[in-house]
Amino acid sequence: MRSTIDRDTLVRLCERVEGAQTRAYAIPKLTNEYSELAMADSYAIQMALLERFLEQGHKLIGWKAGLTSKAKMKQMGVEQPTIGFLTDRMARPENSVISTSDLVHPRVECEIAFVTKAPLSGPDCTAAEVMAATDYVMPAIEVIDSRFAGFKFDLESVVADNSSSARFVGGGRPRYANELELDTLGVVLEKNGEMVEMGAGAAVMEHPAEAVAMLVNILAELDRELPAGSFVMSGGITAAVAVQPGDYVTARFQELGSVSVKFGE
Ligand code: 0L1
Ligand code: MG
Repeated sequence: MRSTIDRDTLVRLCERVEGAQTRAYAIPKLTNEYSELAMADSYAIQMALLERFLEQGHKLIGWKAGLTSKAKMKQMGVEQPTIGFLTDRMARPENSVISTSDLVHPRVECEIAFVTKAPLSGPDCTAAEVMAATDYVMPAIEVIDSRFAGFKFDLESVVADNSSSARFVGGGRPRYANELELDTLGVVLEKNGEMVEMGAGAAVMEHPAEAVAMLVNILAELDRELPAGSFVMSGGITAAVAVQPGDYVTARFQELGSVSVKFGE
């Protein structure tokens, strides 16, 4: 994927996204000003943002696949999955209280996370290779946070905004992936004790390992591999659910236990 965006524009758009992420304010979608933004440019902005965070001492611990289910694509009006990076600063412990004052529009998703034991590389990575390279899977809640005003964006803008990555919580009961049927594995998402969403792993590209393979193939287009020991979230199984201070959320996964988190000011 080769970006043709000039250096000044790249830096300006990257700083705009960084400011919105780190100071939690909404910005207009990037394509309002820069209508010719192509997907390669958006990933170049995302990679520049990653480099800035690494220079500031953040550690890259893995990646996420986004917009991998039909429910999510329909909710957001887009038709293509994306990827984003995950750093140590985004991780939160199970049962903790996540502050919302440093987020713009927090929403939660329940996801199956993969932890790898061998490197994976594209461009032709398959779900079978992902399964063979997986050490274990675990349940996770992703807290996404689009920085775009009114949640109005297009795919180019959302990729530049690191696919709305903000926080994530892993937990429950880690299991060997090959002992489970990840496509028929069910999940129920509860907010304040009420069931709000439910689904099964197959909602994510027929099988969550397919989403991880897709992610590895996008990484190859960015001249990157997925190293062993990566934490990879395969994408929300259901539509995302908005949260506000005072809410508590539990994602109950068949075979994998549950993950809970609360939200505060
Ligand atoms: O995790 C994801 O599915 C990424 C979503 C990006 C769009 C959104 O903010 O909903
Ligand atoms: Mg997600």
